[in-house]
Amino acid sequence: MKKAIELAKKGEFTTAPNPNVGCIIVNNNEIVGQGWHCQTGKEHAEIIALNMAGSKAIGSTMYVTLEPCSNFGHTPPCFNIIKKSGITKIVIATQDPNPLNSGKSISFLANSNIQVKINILANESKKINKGFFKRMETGLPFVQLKLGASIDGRTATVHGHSKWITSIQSRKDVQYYRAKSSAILSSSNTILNDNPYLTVRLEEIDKTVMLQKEIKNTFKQPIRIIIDSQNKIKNNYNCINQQGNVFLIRTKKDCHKWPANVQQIIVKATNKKIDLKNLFLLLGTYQINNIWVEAGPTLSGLLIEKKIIDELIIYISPKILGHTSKPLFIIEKTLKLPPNFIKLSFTDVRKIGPDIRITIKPIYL
Ligand code: AOF
Ligand code: ZN
Repeated sequence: MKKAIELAKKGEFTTAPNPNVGCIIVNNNEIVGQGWHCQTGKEHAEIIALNMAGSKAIGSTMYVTLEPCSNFGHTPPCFNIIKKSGITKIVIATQDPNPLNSGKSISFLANSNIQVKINILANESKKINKGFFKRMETGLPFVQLKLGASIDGRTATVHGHSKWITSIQSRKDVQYYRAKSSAILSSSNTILNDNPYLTVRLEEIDKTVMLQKEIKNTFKQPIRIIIDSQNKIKNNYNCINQQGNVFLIRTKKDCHKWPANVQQIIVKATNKKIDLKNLFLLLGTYQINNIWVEAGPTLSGLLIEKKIIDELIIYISPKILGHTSKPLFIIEKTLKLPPNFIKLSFTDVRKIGPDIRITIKPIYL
């Protein structure tokens, strides 16, 4: 199963909105078939592995990181093909959270005289599919907030200059997270201040880890989502004129002639403020599993206050910017007493070049 999980990870940049799935077929202690899911619409992991195994599938054991599908989606259901293949045992890491499939194959295969074992490395399988699981279970995407700061928790100078606070190594590290996300979200203020591209430079990633040709050919730029409630974004910004789709989140459309990759998405607002929880539910309906947020202190503060962030990734640079510089979060409520503090838990700390990367999970009460 460990090997199957490693195989599944190969799809980390390309499978969304589908999950990462890996499969290994073993006959007489020998791997006779293996496969991983690469892209929505392409063959599922089990089918690739069964095709490789051919007649050696008869009497074998299949190890698969997610319960096989039982519905007609982009591809026909895997459970029928598995039943016909002649395998006698199937080991499944975890049940599929997709309500169209959940639990159905497990009982179907068990009723077809195939020995079924489940919950083997279930957490590992869930870990590589955090976004898929969260969206299937709640309708909401898994949201990560990226921040870069000095050791005194400052993100930009008093004049708003934020470039080059963190190191080149940290900025490269960010490229991995961006590549694994279905969307990158920011605010119009950040676009107006920094004019970022918000794209993945796949060639940068390729320099460090050799990417398979299949990945390079199927990779799509994450959707760039800009919260732009006052229609400030015009089509001359860097994030507009790149490959990949752009969603402008607005309360009313403008009549600009936007390029074909730009979509204005209209949401409701109260007192000119967009309801963020509803916005993220709406983004879930676009089959967005993971959202990577890169924004300034106002949006970052709001998202954490509204309990929308699932994970914070903070790059701390060994610099002091002083108290007149911009903070990490602007929190609307005054948090005077310890019971009001927003509580967090550190889940990982790592040195990235001269910086430190801290991964944090909020503890929402
Ligand atoms: C598997 N193996 O490799 C994957 C599975 O539209 P489709 O046909 O690609 O089906 C997508 C659904 O199938 C997806 O939501 C999830 O429930 C399951 N994904 N299942 O057994 C795979 N990718
Ligand atoms: Zn399938």
